[in-house]
Amino acid sequence: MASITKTILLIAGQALWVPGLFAAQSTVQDARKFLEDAEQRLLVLANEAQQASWVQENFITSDTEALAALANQRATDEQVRLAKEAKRFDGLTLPPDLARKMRLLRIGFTLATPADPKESEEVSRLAAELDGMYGKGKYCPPALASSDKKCLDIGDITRIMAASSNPGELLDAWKGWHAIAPPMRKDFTRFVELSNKGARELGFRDTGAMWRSKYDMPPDDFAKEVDRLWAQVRPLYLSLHAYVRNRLREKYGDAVVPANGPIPADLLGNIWAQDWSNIYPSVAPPGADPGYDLTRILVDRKTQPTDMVRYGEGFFKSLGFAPLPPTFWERSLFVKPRDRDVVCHASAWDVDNLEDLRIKMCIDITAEDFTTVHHELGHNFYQRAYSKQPFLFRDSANDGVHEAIGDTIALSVTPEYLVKIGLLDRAPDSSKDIGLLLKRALEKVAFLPFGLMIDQWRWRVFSGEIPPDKYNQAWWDLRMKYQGIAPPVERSELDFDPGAKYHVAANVPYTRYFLSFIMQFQFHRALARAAGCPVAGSGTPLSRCSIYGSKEAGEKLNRMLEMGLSRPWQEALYEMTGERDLDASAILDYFAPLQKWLDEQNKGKPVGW
Ligand code: X8Z
Ligand code: ZN
Repeated sequence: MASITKTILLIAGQALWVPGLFAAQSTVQDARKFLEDAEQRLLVLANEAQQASWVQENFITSDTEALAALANQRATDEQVRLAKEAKRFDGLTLPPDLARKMRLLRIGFTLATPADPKESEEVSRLAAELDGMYGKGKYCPPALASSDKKCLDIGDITRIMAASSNPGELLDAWKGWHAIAPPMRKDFTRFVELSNKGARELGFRDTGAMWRSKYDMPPDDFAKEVDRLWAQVRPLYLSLHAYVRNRLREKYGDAVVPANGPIPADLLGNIWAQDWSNIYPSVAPPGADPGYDLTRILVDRKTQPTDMVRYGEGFFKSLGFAPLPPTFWERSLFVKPRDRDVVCHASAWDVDNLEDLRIKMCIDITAEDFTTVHHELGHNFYQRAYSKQPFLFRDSANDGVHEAIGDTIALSVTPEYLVKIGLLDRAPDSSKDIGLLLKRALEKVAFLPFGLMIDQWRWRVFSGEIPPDKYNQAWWDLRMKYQGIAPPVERSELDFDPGAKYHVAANVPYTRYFLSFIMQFQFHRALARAAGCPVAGSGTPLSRCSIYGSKEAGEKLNRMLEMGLSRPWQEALYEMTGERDLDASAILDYFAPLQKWLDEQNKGKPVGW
């Protein structure tokens, strides 16, 4: 503890506390001790909260919700207290690592609990309840009322959206899933109020401003940076959108898909229209289709969920990473349990902030989940790599980097890689590159405006620019503006469509994924270079490069992972890529041949909406 924590001045008989006036009396040694102490306490509380949340999301009941809410409240209350106490070191010149920790302690919140114990309890409870409501979400169609299986969960809905071409069936599933959300609206509205209150008590304008403060640059600059990146990739998205709209118009007719308007949100193969790769067969380029379907291959080989995870682990091992610990295999959840509600949305955990790595995922045997397994393991390998850092640095360089690691690896799941691991007999020749690229673009390029719009909505919700009575309208305005998609059926403020997306219900910031989808191509480009893949201009596109088996790429990657959050993210990026800025040129270069092809297909047809 510091020797003098506050200074009382007596002026005209009034007691005034002047913070920081004699801050020099708190020494660097005091600050170091304060941080050591803080890290110790926060580690214990974080682990308790993780254990409680793990149990809650694996066994959703009112009791586990209450226990998780309590454990999370304790951890957050303590961090809020420490963040406020840290102010007493303002004005003290600290060595860089201590100064960084002090800053991280003050900004490291997704949810800041208000000081009032009742309000803190309430907001923590609401957070756990909203998460549970999403996890329990089901659609029980009247048509199934008399059958054994009466209700559809998110897995069933996902499969219908992916496989069906029947507009009636798609619309029904879409409406059914979105009906889980209106009951969340009231809780969400109150959650926004209380969460803002906590953020303001810490000196932030609102929760959105608090989220934007974590990027080693002024929060307003970060918002501009995001706009800049979107402007860079928007033309590519427009080309893809126009091509897909036209093919869907051929398939479903003018009355369903207008020639120059938005695409109905239920026709894109995914309940949120965020990943369009499932409609690849409907839009495949005649003559350039690669002729294999990874989902088919995995199903035909009777691949089991554990095998899917083993493939993912195998990739990381090939780069030189140590195998996952035995506890990973004992404690993870790979299969949706039949007898209870769980949060199926895939996630990766490091329960003791050291080596207790796990994933929780209801794995389907599909190409999409093959990618998601790599995504989740990326989190786990990152967590293990930075576990040697002090507690406050045990996180990714920024949240987008955490999301980008596994996806970077999955970009190396090329036909040549599938041949190497024995899943495919022969890789298609280069005449099929357009088909392969189109499939990737449906996953990666289609996602970009979705990755952006969620927090454009939430930032405005937190700032009050979008009031509760405009929640749904504003949501669809942004869906229209960024994605060029429209609701397949009329919506109103009786709906609460944002709540049908996990990250809104569970209060997970989303701009991280937009950043990730830009950065993973920068990472892939850099690691491909390290792995000795043919360089730009060689005629072999980056989309055919797999870093599988490259120890050089693995070492480069690991150097960044081990840094954790100890340095500004720009330096971590530099460590691996030699670049200091977020740069969309990597994703644009990757898809350049496809964009050329799309623009040829779109000639004479409307682009935009
Ligand atoms: O939520 C995820 C991961 C867990 S961090 C499965 N993703 C986003 C989503 O599903 O909405 C990965 C891509 C985007
Ligand atoms: Zn993730």
